[in-house]
Amino acid sequence: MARAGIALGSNLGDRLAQLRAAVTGLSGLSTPGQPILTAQIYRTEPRDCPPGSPDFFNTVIEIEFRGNAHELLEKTRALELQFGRCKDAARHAPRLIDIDLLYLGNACCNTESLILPHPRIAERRFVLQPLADIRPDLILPGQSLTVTRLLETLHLDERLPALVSAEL
Ligand code: PH2
Ligand code: MG
Ligand code: MG
Repeated sequence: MARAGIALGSNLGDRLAQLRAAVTGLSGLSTPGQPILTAQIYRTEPRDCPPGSPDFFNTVIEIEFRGNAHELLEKTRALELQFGRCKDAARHAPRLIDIDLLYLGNACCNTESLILPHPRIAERRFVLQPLADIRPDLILPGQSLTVTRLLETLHLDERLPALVSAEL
């Protein structure tokens, strides 16, 4: 068993409803009786997306997962498809739901389908901000700084994430 950090994003359709549905689906993957941590929801500026892309709603959750990283990947991919994710859309095109594995305990993995920890966590405010809500003191494998410190070291070259006043 290990704690799995998972990032969620939506910038198409009813963003809040899709995040909620995805969180419910992911909660079903968590070991019964173990805590599920959910960050706040943030409205964030699209990064490296096609011009004119809508703002995202982003959040992060942490569950307890009994299984290996590829099993978790398979299950999160299935949830993406269940919630209407289009498989063959262009890279970073607006999407109903994106579910990205951030970490699974101390696992390090580098295969064609999965890299853990996620290689771009440290540069993504839309991930670090919600992750800092639930795991401010976490030091990810391969990092020397906590999530809070990583967030502080980011250059401010974007709009700050805005809290969405809604519960998951
Ligand atoms: N996801 C991306 C690329 N850019 N920007 C924001 N604000 N939020 C995201 O979730 C996001 C992004 C690739 O998946
Ligand atoms: Mg993504
Ligand atoms: Mg993804």
